[in-house]
Amino acid sequence: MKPIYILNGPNLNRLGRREPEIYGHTTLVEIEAMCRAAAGDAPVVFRQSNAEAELVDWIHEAIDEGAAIIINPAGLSFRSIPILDALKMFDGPIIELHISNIHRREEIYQHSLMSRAVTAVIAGLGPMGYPTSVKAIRQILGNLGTTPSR
Ligand code: DHK
Repeated sequence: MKPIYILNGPNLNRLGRREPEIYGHTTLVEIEAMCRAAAGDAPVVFRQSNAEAELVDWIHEAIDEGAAIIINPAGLSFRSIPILDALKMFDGPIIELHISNIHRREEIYQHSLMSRAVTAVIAGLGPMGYPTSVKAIRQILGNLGTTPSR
């Protein structure tokens, strides 16, 4: 069973203490547990990095070994051509995820470069967006006939 890659960008390691009025009090460790619970028996690779190059390397790994990608590129959403170019190479479903509703925030957060390369975008559901994305990916993979056994 190929895993679902859940990749997180810069500063998300600080969730729970980072601007809780925007991102809430849930930590990334707690979010990972929510994702694994939602995935059931589907394997999950869950990682976070503050480094653009590392995220690109992980997308390359997903290209070779993954069934789907859920990515919160965080601040890199708005300027990272390397991440966009890597996502374009992935031939499975991709969900771009933002905890906050980036379209209701300051102008600098409103135009994600990634959206043109992904299957769907979820923004504004808070930490719940993560398990929601996992469940959606499982449904999409099921429809493609590639979901791990339920
Ligand atoms: C997370 C970040 O770190 C910000 O740079 C984005 C995104 C929003 C989120 O809502 O998860 O602008």
